[in-house]
Parts: sequence; structure tokens; C-alpha cells
Amino acid sequence: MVNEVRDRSIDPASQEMLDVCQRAGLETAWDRFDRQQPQCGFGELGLCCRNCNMGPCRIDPFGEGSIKGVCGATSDIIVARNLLRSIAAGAAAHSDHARDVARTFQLVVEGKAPSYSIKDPAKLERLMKEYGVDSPVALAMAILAEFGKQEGPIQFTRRAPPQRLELWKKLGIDPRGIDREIVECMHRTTMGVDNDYVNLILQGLRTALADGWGGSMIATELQDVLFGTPAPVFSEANLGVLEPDQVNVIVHGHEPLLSEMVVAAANDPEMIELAKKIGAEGINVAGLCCTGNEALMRQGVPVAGNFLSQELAIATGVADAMVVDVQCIMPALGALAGCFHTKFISTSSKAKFPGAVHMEFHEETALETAKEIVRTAVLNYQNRDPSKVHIPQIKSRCMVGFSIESIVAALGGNLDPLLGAIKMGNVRGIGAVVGCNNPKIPQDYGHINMVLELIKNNVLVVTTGCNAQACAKAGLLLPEAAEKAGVGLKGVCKALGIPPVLHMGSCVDISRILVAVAAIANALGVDISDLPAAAAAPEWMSEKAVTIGTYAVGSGVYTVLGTMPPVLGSSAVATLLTSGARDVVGACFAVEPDPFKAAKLMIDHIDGQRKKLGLA
Ligand code: SF4
Ligand code: MSK
Repeated sequence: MVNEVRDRSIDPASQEMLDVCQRAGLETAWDRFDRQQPQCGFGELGLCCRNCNMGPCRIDPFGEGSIKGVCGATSDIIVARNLLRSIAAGAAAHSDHARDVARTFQLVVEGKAPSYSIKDPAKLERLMKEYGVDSPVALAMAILAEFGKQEGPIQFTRRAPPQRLELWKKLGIDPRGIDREIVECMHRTTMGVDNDYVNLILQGLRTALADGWGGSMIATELQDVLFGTPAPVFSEANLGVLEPDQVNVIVHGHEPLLSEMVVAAANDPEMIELAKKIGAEGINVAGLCCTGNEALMRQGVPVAGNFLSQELAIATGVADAMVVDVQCIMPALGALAGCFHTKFISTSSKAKFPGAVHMEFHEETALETAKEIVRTAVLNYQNRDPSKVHIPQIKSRCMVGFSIESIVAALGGNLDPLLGAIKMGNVRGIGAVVGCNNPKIPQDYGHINMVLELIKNNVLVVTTGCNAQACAKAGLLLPEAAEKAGVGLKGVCKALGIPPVLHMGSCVDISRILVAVAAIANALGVDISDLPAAAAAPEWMSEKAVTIGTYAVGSGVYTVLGTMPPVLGSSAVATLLTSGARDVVGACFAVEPDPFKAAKLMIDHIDGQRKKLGLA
């Protein structure tokens, strides 16, 4: 049993809880993954189509049986169409999140959402200037219009270096409206429309760019305006942040609109008094996934773990409420919560779950609902079953909050020290490591080994999402972690007092990384594709990660994936993505599950770029 647990996660807290789950007969994602084996070979290769009711059709990968669907679609067409639908879904998820944030911003500036306020007026001013508008209300309208625009440009795409913009225009992939690109993906992939795999992939690039430089960037910027631009703050990470003697409220999902209110409600003296009255020492809010990252970056709220920790957090027996909004929330949580006293609370009209109590959240009455949720958690504290309580005494400190603004501040006011370090070779390059967990890889094995390899080789790592939480759990987000870095990077980190791995936020905050690489490229007078930089998603699972990888490549960043996307059914599509794209957008994908080999690919790429730039 012990070995099996070790095969499932390298995180000791997760291993401990997996052991607890196995002994208690509690099912987790890893058990369900095992029961899915062998997974469908047609699905793995991307060769199954059910886009019309003449199907479902599947293509024989060996060319011996059916080599075309009923309509005549070939493997190239089916693989490309399936990929485009995934990109559309990922872009829709980030961008619909952004729409909600933009709508909340609009209500705030119209005075209709009293629970919220403007926390970064300076950023608000900068955005108004960028959009050329003279009031916050006009800004809200202009940003909301980005979604339904029929013709571009999407304003934030203009932050890209001029060479990149020219290339997008030349290729016809400069995105128009965010919703327009997503809708067009669905149109093109329905039966009998776009049947040219190159044309389909180009639309994938355009849609992904509408996410990265559109939806995701809008979410990041307006969240900063509403909740504050992150600045360095210390906190803690892993299941050991759950408190045995306090009411534990776990916030999980992706949007800060709810979690910020839950944090405010948990700090309300009335709630704290209620908690004390029923015998708890206080109220402890902890986060999971990107809602966790949002609260961590801005409020220093501890994180209980990353994607594959979500069931384990409930299995500790001390989660008095698991409060969720949208994205990355396993539908299994309801049944698991039913084995404990945990109240599993859904809050979005878009995301309902079996076994959940639904307490719908609306911007206009946000704090009241958050208080109701916290009250529910507090009153539930007394229902804990002490015989089911098990909290691993494992947690790590972390330093987070590296927005671009705070990185520039740490550098002394401009990017020059970083550029100087890159030119001198003390910082060999930049590695953006992001993405999920996936039971196909032991939890955090890909993340941690890749990041350690990179920093050891003087690559400064920027991180978001579940990789950031893996690094936090492993103690890599601390200035002391510079000891694990190569000599050059270690010196830079020590001089600046920063970790060698910079936590830049949630999944939508990968847009911060785009802005950072654009700023570095502009400062060097080159395109993003010329930079000594590479990206990776070692354990990705979500369609959102497909979109992120695609906008990274479309922006000129070489990107290594740790799990295979379903494209191998078409050698034409696979070749286009892993090499042909280099001639088109100056970057391509690679797939390498071994994190050591993947890090080597990134380092080799970085070294090649340094050489081209004439850097030592
Ligand atoms: Fe089959 Fe073509 Fe219909 Fe897809 S679109 S299910 S390949 S007939
Ligand atoms: S939470 S998208 S599992 S990174 Fe953003 Fe983690 Fe992936 Fe969700």
C-alpha cells in the first residue's frame, strides 16, 4: 500500500491522506483513474468524432479499418477539429470568468455593488488611459464590449511587441472579439464546415490569443483594480494549514469575487464571536486551486493544496465547509462530503453539483451571502466526528505576490537589473512553469523536478496555478530556496531578497507572464520568440491548459507539455504543432513526460536563443 501511495503523489501530506483514505475505503481520483484503465485508444489519439449524428465515427490508427468518417472526414480533420473545440472551451472558461469580473467592476463603478470597492485606483487610471476613456463607467463599457466585438482589435493585444502584432496581422490571427472567436470555433467544427487542418489550427491560435491577451488579461487587470495588485506576502501551504480547533472554510474554484468576500466575512467580529460561542478558537479560511491562489496572493490566505488535494482536504474531517465557484471542482466532492460532516456549498448558477447545498452568490449582495456561508460553516463545526479527524502536520512557508508591479519594485523600479543579469548570464533565461495535476503523473513529481532542474541551471522560474502551489508546498517559494539554485541565480536572488521561483498568481494571471515577456522583448528590441525563455505545463489536465499552451506558442514561447494531448492520431497535426509552427509563429510545442528531460529541452532552447542574441 505504501508504494502505491508513493506512486500517486510525492507530496508527503497527500501520501499520508491517501493512506487514510485507503484504510477508510474512501475513493479518490486516483482510484477512479485506475478503474478507467485501459483508457480509450481512439480518445487518446483524438480519432473519435461525434460532431454529427451520422456518427459517432472513429478512425483506425493503423489504416486497416475505417480511415474516414461517414462524411469523409480524415484523421487530420477529426484531430484538428477536436483540438479546436478544446481550445474554444478553455478560452470560454477564462473569458467567461473575465466577463463576470468585468460585470462586477461595472456594478461597482455604477455604485450597485456595495460589498466591493476599488483597491488599486492607480491601475484604474492607467487602464482608462490605455483605453482612451475618461471615466471608470466608460472603461467598464469598453472592456465589456471586448467580448462581443465583431471587429478587433482587442485593446490589450496592443501590449505585444510590434513585430509580434505584425505577424499576427499577416497570418490573419489578430483576434477580433473574444466571444466571436469562440463561436467561430464551434461553427467551423460542426459537420461540413472547416475541413482544412491548417486553417483549423490557425483559428485555434486566434482564439487562444483572444484568451491570453483578452479574457485572461481582462480578468487579471480588473481583479487587481477591485482587490488590489498583489505585493510580496508570506503565507503557508499544504494540508497542515487546516486547524484542528478552528472552523475551517475551504474556498475552491477560480474566481476571487466570492473568496474575497468569504475572507471578509470570516474576519467579521460577529462571525468570530459566534465561532467562539460554539467552542471554536476562530475561523480559518484556506484555499485550493486558483481561488486559493487569488486569496493567497492578495490576502496571504494559506493554501491547503493544489488540484489533486481537493478530495484529501475533505478527508481530513475538519473541513466545515468547502465553498466552490467554477472550474476544476471535481463532481466527486458531494459524495465524499457526505461521508463527513462537511457542507459542500456551490455558489454559481453556472456550476451545480450533486450532493451540494446551493447558496447562490450575486455581486449586489455579495457580503451578505458570504456571511451566510461562513455562518453555515461555523454552525457545522460542532458536527465534526473526532474519530474521523486526521490532519497531516505538514506545511511549508511561502513568499508569494509577484505581480509585474511588485517584481519591478523588487528590481528597484525598472527591469534593468533583470536584463543585466540575463545579459551577463547570471540568469540564463526565464522558465514559465504552470498548470494542473493529473493522476497520469504522481502529484507534483513533474512540477517539482522540472522547477528544481531549471533553477539549478540558473533559469529564473515564474509560476502560476497548481505548479505554484506545488512549489509552495515544497518550500521553493522562499528566498532561502535560492540555495538550491545555480551560482548565478542564487546571487541575483540573494541580492534582491527574492525566491528563485516567483509566484505570479492564478491561471488567468499567466497574462502577467505575457506582459512581462513583452516588456523584456521590447526592452531588448526583439520579438518574444527571440527571448531566452520557455514555458511548460508538466502535469496539465484541463482544456484551459490547451488554450494556454496555444496562446503561449502563438505569442512566440516554446512550450513543453508533460502529458500528451490527443493529437497523435494525425501525424500532420502533430508535426505542425511540434515543428511546423516554428516557421509560422516562431515557436512550437514539445511533449516530454520526464521532467528532467523536459527541463533539458527548455534549457537547450534557452541556450540556443542566447546564442542567437549574441549572449554568452
Ligand atoms: Fe462522423 Fe463526420 Fe459526423 Fe464526425 S462529422 S460524426 S466524422 S460523419
Ligand atoms: S487550478 S486549471 S487544475 S492549474 Fe487553475 Fe490548477 Fe489547472 Fe485548475
